[in-house]
Amino acid sequence: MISLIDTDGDCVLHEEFLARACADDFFERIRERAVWRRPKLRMFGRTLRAPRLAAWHGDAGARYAYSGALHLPRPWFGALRELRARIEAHTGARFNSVLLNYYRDGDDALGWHSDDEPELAPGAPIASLSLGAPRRFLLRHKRRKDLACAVELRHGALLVMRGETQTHWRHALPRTKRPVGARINLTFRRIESGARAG
Ligand SMILES: O=C(O)CCC(=O)C(=O)O
Repeated sequence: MISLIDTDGDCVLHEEFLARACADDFFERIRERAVWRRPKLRMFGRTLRAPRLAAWHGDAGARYAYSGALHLPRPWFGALRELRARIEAHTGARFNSVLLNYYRDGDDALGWHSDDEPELAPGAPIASLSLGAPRRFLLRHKRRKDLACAVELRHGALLVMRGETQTHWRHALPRTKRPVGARINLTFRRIESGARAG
């Protein structure tokens, strides 16, 4: 099923982008092979550890500054290349990098933000693939308090965020008290110019 998320038509969710067995296989291969780190976050003058693991893979020049630090890409590996090819064929877009987040359980989360760093190619879509336990994903408009929505991202679902989504909306993956298993999210991105440190 394909649903339009209520963000001016710029966000589309493909709930069964990957069949279950195929999603299971990618989950295991990526969990094993990605180079996971627990990023440091700089907030209110303090350095904290992010409540999740993350990995950054991509073409050699795709340097990306997020969570207050510069990240150099680890190389693509088989499962990431296969997924990139499928997602490029589906979206018609080209991606040179992927940010992976690994939520070990319901205590792991990602706070409100937009993917609007200057090194991201302007107007390029971001394709977000979910593997593992379903989690609620929230979107809220930056200025209009009346505009907000929530969607459950399940195993094998692809959320494509195009157009002005990152300009006008923030998104988050909140903690949950429900007992949930591990989840991996991959956001395929296009970096235009390598970020600089500092
Ligand atoms: O885990 C998710 O679904 C959200 C990931 C996300 O917002 C990001 O990587 O910027």
